[in-house]
Amino acid sequence: MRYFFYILFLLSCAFSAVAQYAPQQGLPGSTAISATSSVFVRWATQCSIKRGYIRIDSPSLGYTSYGDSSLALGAPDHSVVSLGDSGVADLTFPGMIYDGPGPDFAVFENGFINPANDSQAYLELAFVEVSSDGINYSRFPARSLTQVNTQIAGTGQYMYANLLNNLAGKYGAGYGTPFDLSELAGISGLDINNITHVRIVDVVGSIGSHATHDSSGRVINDPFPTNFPTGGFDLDAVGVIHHLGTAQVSDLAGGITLTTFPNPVTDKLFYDIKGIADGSAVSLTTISGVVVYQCAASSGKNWIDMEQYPTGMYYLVLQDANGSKWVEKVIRR
Ligand SMILES: [Ca+2]
Ligand SMILES: [Ca+2]
Repeated sequence: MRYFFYILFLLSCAFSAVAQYAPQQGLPGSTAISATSSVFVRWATQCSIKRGYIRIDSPSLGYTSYGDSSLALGAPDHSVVSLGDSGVADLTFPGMIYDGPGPDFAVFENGFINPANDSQAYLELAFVEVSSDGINYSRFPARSLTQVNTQIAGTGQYMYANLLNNLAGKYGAGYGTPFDLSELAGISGLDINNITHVRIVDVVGSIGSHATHDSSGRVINDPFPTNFPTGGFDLDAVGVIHHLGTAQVSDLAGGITLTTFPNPVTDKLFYDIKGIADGSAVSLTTISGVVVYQCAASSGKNWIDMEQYPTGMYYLVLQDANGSKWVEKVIRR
């Protein structure tokens, strides 16, 4: 009996070492998002590329050359720009990305599924970082549980998406890998409700001296060397799910401004008050005057979770210490 428990213990260790993430597109539990999904409301409008080497251990071969930065703009179209080993793409959008419910944006590459096994695909991976000032970037905690004993060949070898997490390129062409900003909550200097830049950094993929590592320090094994002009991560597009557009600014009185966005709103209603005196209050009421939210009005950006309220029209009411009131209509849809 003792041996039975010993074997059981070994088995449980073996299984816990093979923790699984979401599987390849088309399989139950996959988090892949189709390029044609209506969740995407904006696409990248600017992209700058810093190419990586065709082969990082042979710099004399030069840099990748396939495609150009314009091919990362707009919706996915299977036209890509190849980043090369450790290459970088910096993308911006109209407006900002904010942390709404679930994934907030997705990255598209051009991997392809193994015709003989739909849980496998030829994949080239990249780290994803975000910034709210265009200077300081924070990386999503990437994980790779792919074996690290045998180098994945540059061509002809397939990988499992369910061993990868928070790595762009884990899904095949036409399907985005989603990223959820809430995973980066609490990082100093990063405002996850005001993301202005997304950075894609090619994973070299070598298990040798040029290895790159995941957030736990484990080597990330992906096709290497990819010594051709299309080497490294092939960026097709970046799609925004939770988009903050141009804010609506209202001049109230005496230098007080109230900015609300987005409006109409589905989840987070951001409001930004400037020039208000102490003792003021903000409330949200139904059109029949029932107060559903109230707090002290502080200068700066705040937000209300509108998901908890039924769809319809509301009033955002700002009241100062003297009883003066200003009202903005807000549509929850
Ligand atoms: Ca989110
Ligand atoms: Ca493209």
